[in-house]
Amino acid sequence: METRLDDDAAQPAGGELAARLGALLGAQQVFAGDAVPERYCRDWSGDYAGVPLAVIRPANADEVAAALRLCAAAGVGVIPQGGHTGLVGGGTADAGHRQVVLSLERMNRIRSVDPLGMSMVVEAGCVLQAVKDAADECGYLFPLALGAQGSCQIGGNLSTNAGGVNVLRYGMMRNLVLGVEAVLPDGRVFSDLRALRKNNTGLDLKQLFIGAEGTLGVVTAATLKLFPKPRWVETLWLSAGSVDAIMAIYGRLQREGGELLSAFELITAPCLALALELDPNPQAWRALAAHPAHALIEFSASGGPDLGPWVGTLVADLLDAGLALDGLHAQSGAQAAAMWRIRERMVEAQQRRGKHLRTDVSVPIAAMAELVARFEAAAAAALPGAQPLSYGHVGDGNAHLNVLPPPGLDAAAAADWIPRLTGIVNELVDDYGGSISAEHGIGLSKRAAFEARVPAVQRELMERIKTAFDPAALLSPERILPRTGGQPR
Ligand code: LAC
Ligand code: ZN
Repeated sequence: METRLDDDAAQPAGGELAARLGALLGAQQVFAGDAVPERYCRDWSGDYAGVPLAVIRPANADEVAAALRLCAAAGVGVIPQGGHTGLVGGGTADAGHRQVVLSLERMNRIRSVDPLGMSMVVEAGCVLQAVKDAADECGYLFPLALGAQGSCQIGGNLSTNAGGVNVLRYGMMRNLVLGVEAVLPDGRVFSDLRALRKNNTGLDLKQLFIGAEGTLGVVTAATLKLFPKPRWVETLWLSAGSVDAIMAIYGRLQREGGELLSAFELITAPCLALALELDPNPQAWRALAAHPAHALIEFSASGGPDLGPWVGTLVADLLDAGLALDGLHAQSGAQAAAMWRIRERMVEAQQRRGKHLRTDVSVPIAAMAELVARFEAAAAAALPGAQPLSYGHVGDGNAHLNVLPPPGLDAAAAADWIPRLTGIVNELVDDYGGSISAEHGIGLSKRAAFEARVPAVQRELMERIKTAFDPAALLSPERILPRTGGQPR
């Protein structure tokens, strides 16, 4: 199942615009009509599919600028597209041949690395893993880490202010960016790629592009912060009797070594069971899988003494105190990788189950356990037989409260259960003053929930900023705020 949007008639001027874009960029870099490959039309989840007027693949910021000018002259909206894993419909065209998809994939050069300044300049189409590898080869760490890192692109990471599994230590993408180059919808280039750690000269405009979901400009390059590469990495899997106990473990580890904690992921029992469907040796996990809640934990340090013995003592204390009921302390990189594979398989296995509820909410950390408990009770009551899947990034107060539907739903129930349960989750989140989108953005899928909650002052300022950057509402039309900045497309 997929969401097709606004299936209007094709724009009559579409063929002409595609021809002009072909003349500008080279015919091989423009796909139009039936020639558009499927991969530009669909996101990773399969929930969003569109039919763009054309797909263009410019090679540099100048080509992006010239292409945007042509699109602006034709009055055609443009959707900047990265790696298709934002999961909120931000990077997929609508279904009416109305928008040009601008893929940044050819802009994938690492422009430079500055070891002493601990920064690197990369183009927007660089795959996150390639950026991490390039940093690693120079002896540094680029710390953004998420399941899609083998395919997602830096421009998308920046435009969605991506989070992931190491945020509690290194912050979200916004904290990892020193400079931005972006092309404005009228073709002017905003360029501030200076690797300055301090710069208080007026408003910090580059921040506006981070998390703007492509609505203000097309990000073409970024200067990223690098960090010391960890020398010691200790990875743990701890199993406990409840999410409450996992939170107590988190509190204790924060107090006793929080500055060394680089990941703390909550994985509830149904999530582990789902991941084990894809594991080649699920029996190895049988004892741990009997427990209701788990944490995948990482400590790391770039220097100082070996963390292993200290972490071993922490684990023994947690077991003695009865907070952890069982656990594994990885004794090799391979064992640590096997734990992280469980985390990835859990997401992969959900995707294989097809259409399901996927949420991305945040609350104060102290409310996490109660939120999970209330969510699971509410989901069971609202849709008997459904499988709640609660997991998340504990150190960020970020929960993914997902649900697999029961088998054999009739058509009416199948059509309305996702919006119904989304509403229930969002209302729970409201009780804690939380956020309905913690790390994936608004895109198309969360517009209504966002609209219902954004305070009037903030909304007005956002509209005025959108209008200042994109008065014709050309870029990522309808994303975040519909009907903003002139006529919607
Ligand atoms: C995760 C993504 C879906 O945490 O945000 O797995
Ligand atoms: Zn997440």
